[in-house]
Amino acid sequence: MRQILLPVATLASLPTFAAAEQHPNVILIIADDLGYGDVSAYGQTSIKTPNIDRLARGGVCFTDGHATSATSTPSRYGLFTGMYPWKRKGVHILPGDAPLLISPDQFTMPKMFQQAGYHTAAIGKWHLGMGQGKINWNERISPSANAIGFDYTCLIAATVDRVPTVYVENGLVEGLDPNDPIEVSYKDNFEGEPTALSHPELVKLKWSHGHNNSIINGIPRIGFMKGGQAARWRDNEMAQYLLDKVFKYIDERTSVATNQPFFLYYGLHEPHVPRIPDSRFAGRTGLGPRGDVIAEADWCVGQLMQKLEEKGLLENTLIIFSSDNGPVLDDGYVDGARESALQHDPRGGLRGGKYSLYDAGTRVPFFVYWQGHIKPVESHKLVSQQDLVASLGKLIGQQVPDTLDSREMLSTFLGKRQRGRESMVVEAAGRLAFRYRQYALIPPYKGAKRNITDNELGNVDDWTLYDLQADPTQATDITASHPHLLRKLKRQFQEATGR
Ligand code: NG6
Ligand code: CA
Repeated sequence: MRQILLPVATLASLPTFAAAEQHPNVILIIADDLGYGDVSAYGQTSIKTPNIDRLARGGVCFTDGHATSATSTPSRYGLFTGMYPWKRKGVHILPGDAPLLISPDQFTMPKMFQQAGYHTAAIGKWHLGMGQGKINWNERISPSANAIGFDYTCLIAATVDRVPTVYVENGLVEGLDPNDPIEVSYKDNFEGEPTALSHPELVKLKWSHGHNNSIINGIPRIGFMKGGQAARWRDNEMAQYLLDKVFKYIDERTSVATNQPFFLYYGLHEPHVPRIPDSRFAGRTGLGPRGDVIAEADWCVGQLMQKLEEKGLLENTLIIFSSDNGPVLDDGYVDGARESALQHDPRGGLRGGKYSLYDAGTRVPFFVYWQGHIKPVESHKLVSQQDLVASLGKLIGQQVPDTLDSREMLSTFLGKRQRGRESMVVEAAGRLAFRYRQYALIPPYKGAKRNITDNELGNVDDWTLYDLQADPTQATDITASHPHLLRKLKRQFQEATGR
């Protein structure tokens, strides 16, 4: 067991739970747009995710675990800060050239780990901005993601469908040729640069909505980019590339003669669009590219587990697996995902999906695994990713500011106790809904019932209430039969949100 030896003076000043404090390595794996039904752990038979299931079967398998939000940036903001993302203006899906969203002065989960003596790293999908003002991608970007608590970072700045399509390592674009500088714009194209509109013949993956700007690797993206040819990622190699970075990081951390534990955030890019599996996975699931990249992500999890096993780290590494938001089929490319819905339901029977206030917007796969420390158990308690900060804080002997929206429920995350949240607010594209025990309350919102992805958004004309226990598909509004409960929850929602 790796333990940090703290000086006696520090020990004396720690709160009473310090005796139980432990310092395992912590790996937080967050998939991108992976739905509740996209893993076989919850009984889905149309897709096989044996490696992810191993975490579910050998650890705490949460059936009512949530992201804070139904899209990526707010969700990751809630995860890393322990704050409700909707409390702050400007926390919405960011472009690829957005400045760092979290202030270097803010309390964050990685900083908390640093404070407890951990080495920290972030590898993979980021989407929380970097730098300030207009970014010069040809110099060291400052403040980089490292400024909010990560000792090492290797990141996709925003999403795989947004420029710049390069990896940023500790604030520097990796593999950049100084003679071929990168320029990025979310406003205007660069003269002479082909786009999907000007040069449709160069497009290998057709766009269905939104993605008709710069063409990189034959794939049209959101935003315009010029130069940086040598630094551009190859989409089919991304999974292996990021996994290699994870391996290198683990090798480095275990080769140094220190007892320093590590905290690693591993942001899987699958199954967000564009879905480009490596040839080893293409065609593997019979569900098209969306299914195949899920198989690829599952393989990555398996490789990571094998690596930890080989290194003898499994008993000393707490692994958390989840997704940033619910699933979507056609999120902007014609890639067969819509058709695959005939064979596979990524929502796992829930209603809504990415962008939605219905349950599938935020209810996601959520597993906590720690070999030898957690007894396998299924938990139906309501838990949220934003509670990880306070809960992991308790594990490693760190107190978090009481201004956070994060609740400490370590024993629930470790499967020792069945106690969840009584209530929580969820966010989807600026709109809010409320959970209280098994009840889901959706306030009225104007606007389209579905967006261009065909996902139901949860825009309803009047307050709507569902009993998720009796009615997991949210088919029956129970406001008429539960006027009392409706009044109570409306009041609670208004108290919690001021809306
Ligand atoms: C949307 C994009 C979608 C995806 C999403 C972010 C269009 C029409 N749609 O604006 O393709 O990139 O943003 O996804 O451009 S998330 O998972 O990172 O939140
Ligand atoms: Ca996402």
